[in-house]
Amino acid sequence: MTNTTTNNHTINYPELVEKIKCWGKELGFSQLGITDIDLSKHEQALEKWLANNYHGNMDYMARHGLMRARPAELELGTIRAISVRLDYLPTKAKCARILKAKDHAYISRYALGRDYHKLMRKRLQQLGKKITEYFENLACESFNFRPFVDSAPILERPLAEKAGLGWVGKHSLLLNKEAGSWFFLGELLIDIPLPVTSIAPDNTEATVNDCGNCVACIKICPTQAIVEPYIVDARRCISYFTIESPDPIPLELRPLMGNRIYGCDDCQLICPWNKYAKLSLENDFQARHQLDEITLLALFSWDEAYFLATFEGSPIRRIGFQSWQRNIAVALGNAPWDAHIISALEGKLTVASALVAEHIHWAIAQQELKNPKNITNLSNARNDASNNSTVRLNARLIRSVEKGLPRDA
Ligand code: B12
Ligand code: SF4
Ligand code: SF4
Repeated sequence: MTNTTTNNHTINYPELVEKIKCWGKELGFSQLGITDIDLSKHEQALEKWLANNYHGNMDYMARHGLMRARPAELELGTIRAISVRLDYLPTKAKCARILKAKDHAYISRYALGRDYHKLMRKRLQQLGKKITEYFENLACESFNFRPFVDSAPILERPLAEKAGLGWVGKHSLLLNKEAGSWFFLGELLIDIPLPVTSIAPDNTEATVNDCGNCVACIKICPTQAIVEPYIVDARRCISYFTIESPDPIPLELRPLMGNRIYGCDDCQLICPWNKYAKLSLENDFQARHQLDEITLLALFSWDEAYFLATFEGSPIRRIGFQSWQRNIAVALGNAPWDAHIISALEGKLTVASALVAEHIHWAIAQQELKNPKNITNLSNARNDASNNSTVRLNARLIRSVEKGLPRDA
């Protein structure tokens, strides 16, 4: 049923799909697909993930229950989803260079520029309007749509996979053979029976999982957050405890963060498919305020007013100044010994909140352990043992990026 007669007008759905694809391109989306909304085969995995408490304190993940896998319950009348991809990797991503520079701040490459939520939602809204106009021009019944970008209630990756945008990799992100994984996802829930773009007529999914025997992302994760293929325990993920959680960062995870102060890209940096990743065409996703090569000390010197003003329109503003300082303090503790670091940490103690102050004390203690004056053979040996595997893992990642992703290194 590709053609439907409404109010005596025949809608040529295959033609409309082609138009939607063109509009998607004009609006700057990197790819667009259309899928039905049956996610029933994901319900059990979602329930198990929540039952294991892998969502930590992201209460919004549990709030909607199985509605997240049932878009029609979320938006009555929904029968299809238009799923879109938008590439975000900035030119000169300098990933290896900054991961190597321990006194610099590594910020996830998706967050160097402007916030993607507004940008994508606006464009999805425009796409919805174009379809509405198409219907209006034919004097047909109304068409309804609702855009989503990173909205908790929807399982975006399984939907995108069904729409033919790629496959869910073992790191749980969506991957594409021609575009790697450095992209955002968004979707428009709609109430018209568009032909789907990826499900074969016999209803076997056309998308192939091309991870094969590879387990590189699972092995490289600094905090072992990918607890089994396709399953991430958010509570262990650097992205969760530097962005989502306002709580103290667990002590055992702090040294594993290294200089990552906002999110983490390691499981994507190690992925061989990212050598095919496309650079973003969006000016908005290019680094602002030199966030791609800024020192930890420079960022730590900011006060709250400067933080709020500088991050106007940036996703980083959402975490608030306390979490921002908390994260930088931990990274300063992980940096090589430097008297300037200790004085900067001490300098902030008088104005820091109790939570930040606790992280500053931790960082000062870490710095003192590395102070050449204090190093005894015993403390040296203890330090080496705990740091060695983190250092080795990081060195392996850097080598792999330099070799495999030279453009982005
Ligand atoms: C909560 C959340 C997080 C949490 C939890 C992550 C997670 N893996 O679930 C945290 C804070 C840790 C996080 C981190 C990141 N996130 Co996030 N996150 C989300 C959010 C809001 C919900 C994800 C979710 O529903 N998780 C719950 C689990 C159960 O769902 P799921 O992983 O989709 O799992 C289903 C399928 O994978 C499926 N499945 C598929 N195949 C298979 C195979 C097997 C064998 C099994 C068992 C299951 C299975 O089973 C599950 C059941 O439904 C989405 C946006 C959205 N609404 O979807 C963005 C989203 C997934 N995040 C995104 C990004 C970019 C990131 C980071 C890269 C950011 C960063 N650089 O720091 C990291 C990556 C970490 C990682 N490896 O996942 C993008 C991913 C884009 C892409 N290419 O896939 C999204 C889609 C946002 C967006 N709109 O673009 N994120
Ligand atoms: S984002 Fe980092 S911490 Fe999270 S799963 Fe990937 S590698 Fe692990
Ligand atoms: S690193 Fe390997 S296992 Fe992980 S997502 Fe990429 S191809 Fe799949």
